[in-house]
Amino acid sequence: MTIRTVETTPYSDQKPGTSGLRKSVKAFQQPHYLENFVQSIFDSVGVAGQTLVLGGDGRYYNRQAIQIILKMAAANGVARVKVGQGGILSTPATSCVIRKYGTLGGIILSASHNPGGPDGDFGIKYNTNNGGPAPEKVTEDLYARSQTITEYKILEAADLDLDRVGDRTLGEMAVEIFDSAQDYQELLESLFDFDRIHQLLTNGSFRMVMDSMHAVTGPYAHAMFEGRLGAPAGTVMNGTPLEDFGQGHPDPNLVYAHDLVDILFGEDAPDFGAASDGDGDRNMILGSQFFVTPSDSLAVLAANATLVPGYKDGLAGIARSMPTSAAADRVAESLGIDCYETPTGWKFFGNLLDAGKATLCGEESFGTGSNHVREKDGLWAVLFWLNILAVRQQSVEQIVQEHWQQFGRNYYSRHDYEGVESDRANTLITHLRGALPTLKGKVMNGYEVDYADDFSYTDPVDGSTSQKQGVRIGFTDGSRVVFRLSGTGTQGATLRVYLESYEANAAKHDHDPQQALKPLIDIAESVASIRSNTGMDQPTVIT
Ligand code: VG1
Ligand code: CO
Repeated sequence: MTIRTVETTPYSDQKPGTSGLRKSVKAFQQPHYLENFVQSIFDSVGVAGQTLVLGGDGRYYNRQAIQIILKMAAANGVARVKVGQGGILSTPATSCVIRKYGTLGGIILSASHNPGGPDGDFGIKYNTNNGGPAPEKVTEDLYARSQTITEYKILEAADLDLDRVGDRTLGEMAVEIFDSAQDYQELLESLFDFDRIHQLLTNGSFRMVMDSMHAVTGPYAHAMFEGRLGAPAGTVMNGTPLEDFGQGHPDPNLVYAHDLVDILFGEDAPDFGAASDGDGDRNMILGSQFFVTPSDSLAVLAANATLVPGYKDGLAGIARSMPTSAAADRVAESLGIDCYETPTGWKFFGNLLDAGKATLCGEESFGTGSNHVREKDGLWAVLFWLNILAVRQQSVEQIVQEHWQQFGRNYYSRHDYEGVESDRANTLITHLRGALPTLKGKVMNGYEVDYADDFSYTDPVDGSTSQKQGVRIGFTDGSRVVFRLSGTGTQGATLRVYLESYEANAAKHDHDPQQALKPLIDIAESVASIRSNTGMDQPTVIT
């Protein structure tokens, strides 16, 4: 087998976003596009003699990309690559395997919740040896490398069989095809009371539905819920991963997980419903006729953590992304532990978790996780909820209502404007930034502006800083409006408007969030002129 050195020229658009490099499949299929990025990873992190983990969410182009990456790894002197069977590995399972075997890092092929298929999206992300997404200094290095690249190396060899578990070689390199679920399931079993959850799921009255949205968690969920935990066959819906996710949008929210929402809000609804996304790191939690916002979910998990074996000794701290509601902060305060506020994206939790400052982390975008891995973890969140339900023997709604009574309620919603022309979205943010100094002290709709700024973050562990992480307008009663542009979209720009208000009085908690947030929705429009700037009358997605 010979190693071929291929001449190439840089692509200017290979800057990783919130979660790796995410582009259309068509972009990735351009000559040398994937190869340039992979060689840039190899060059900037130094992979000779090392072990890497490799897998993806199974979307269209996953298999082809894995074959290319394996041949490039062999040509670049990598000693061993551990590949999930069939090229499939959920994002949290990849993190688990990197940590368990102490590998240099791993490559995750996923565009997460973005649609798949030949006309959909693809993505690639590098995770470091703590199992987490590469921090900004690493992604900046690899982007810089991608901008000066002149050649890449690839082994001329036949494709490898990815479907049979076992050891192979590719040139000098060892390739280990392993069972994608085993290590991950063992880790989850070490954290949760599986016997108690088994009892709950087989007690003859409790019913749950898990919607894997035709994405990566299907096989894991079948094995776990219907196999190990005894739930009846059919508990997992849409459990066969498809390259195009059945033409769906594998994003677990009230809009895209409508199959599940219809069941949980229908007649004779089950007690518990959950969904996860394309790569298995997100989760949505539903009770019978009841939706748990991700921000509330984080707060409830934190408040009940000691009921779960893996967290019985309590939490070191909680971390949440800036736009996530402050519900978790109230729990942290009552527990007497720290609550950290980070920029959007899981990579910002890595140092806090590594340093033992935070145990639970969460984002408003349906992401929850803990120090067991360095990614958010959809099935982990589902098991955490089931463990709490099994111990408390109450409904999801009762648990959340009691939580609101104790801590007050943070009304929360995110309004997304997708597919906005990039220039128009940038103009909106630039104008907003310009207006920030004039806002302080201003009273709008009865709300007085307490602060107005562009969020910047200093990492409490390594002191690194990240600027311009979202324009936020905070009011004196704790309400907030936050504006950000998405870093994961692939068509035009997506404007995200995050809205939050706080209500201490439990008697008022039957409000519809959109109604409770109406004054803030109006303020957002008046400060940002969203309609005229985007040319859109209303958000495309409300969560
Ligand atoms: C979105 C979410 C963010 C999340 C990121 C990756 O980013 O808002 O909270 O960490 O997706 O999630 P953005 O930049 O589009 O707002 V996933 O499930 O792609 O790993
Ligand atoms: Co995801």
